[in-house]
Amino acid sequence: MNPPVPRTAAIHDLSGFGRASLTVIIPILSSMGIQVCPLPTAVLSTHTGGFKDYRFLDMSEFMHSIIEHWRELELCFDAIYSGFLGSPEQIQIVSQFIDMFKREDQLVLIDPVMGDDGKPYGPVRPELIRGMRRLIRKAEVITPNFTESCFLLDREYQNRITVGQMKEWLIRLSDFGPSIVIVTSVPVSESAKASAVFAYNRSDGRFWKVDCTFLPAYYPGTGDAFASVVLGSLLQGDSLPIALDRSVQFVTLAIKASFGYDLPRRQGILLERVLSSLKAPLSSSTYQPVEG
Ligand code: PXL
Repeated sequence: MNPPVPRTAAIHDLSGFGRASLTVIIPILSSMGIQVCPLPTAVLSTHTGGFKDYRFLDMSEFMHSIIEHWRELELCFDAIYSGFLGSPEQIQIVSQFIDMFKREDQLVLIDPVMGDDGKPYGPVRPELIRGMRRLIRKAEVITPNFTESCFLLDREYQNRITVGQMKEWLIRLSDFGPSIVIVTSVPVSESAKASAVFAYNRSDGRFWKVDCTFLPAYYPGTGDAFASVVLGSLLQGDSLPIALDRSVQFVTLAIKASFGYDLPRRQGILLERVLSSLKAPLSSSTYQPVEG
């Protein structure tokens, strides 16, 4: 018998404090009715965004052991979802994992977590960026932010981009392999600070855009929340633009829930306050097709 709920392998780090990676991904996907099986890439005391002296344990060796046990158990996954990797060597581990557990009708989503705001995250090195270019060949869906798109395409970070240029970037990213490319935090707006999410689906040649409300605050973990809602929505059968809408709305709500309090940004979004919204049907939609 098929399991009654979809199951995903989640290959990300476990950061104890600060609401990023698995501590965001598990509650979101569980709330959306998806079973999450974590394969931790690293264990950290906190995420790396705004904490000094964080403790970091690379889990590469133990990952092999977990994978071996999962093979013995003949586990099957409806999705494979990877994000922050603990070292460049893990590119190979994730790549082999995808080959080993590949199935028909499976969704492979790779969030190439490497940096934000034009800069790489603390432990991210050029070798990881080069490896990520190879790894994304194995994904159907990728969800880089604008900075990560620059890294993948080996282009200079820029503060503004036109819609026409962004479409070209999306096609170039899809040339790596993924049929769906979603880029967040795209600085496409006339206003210097507002951003948008752009997506391209190579199978039907359509482009989509969702404008994002601007708030003068950056919270770590929002990319993890975004990609998780995308995955949950697609596994529930939503179309790509509806999945984008749900993700943008959820992240906006979470940021607003946090922004209303004067809490340190490094503690992340107040996820616990807004999780229940994921159970409600979408009540409005703001996505736009990008024509021409
Ligand atoms: O949210 C992305 C992320 C994941 N994992 C770790 C991080 C970050 C961003 O700062 O530091 C460890």
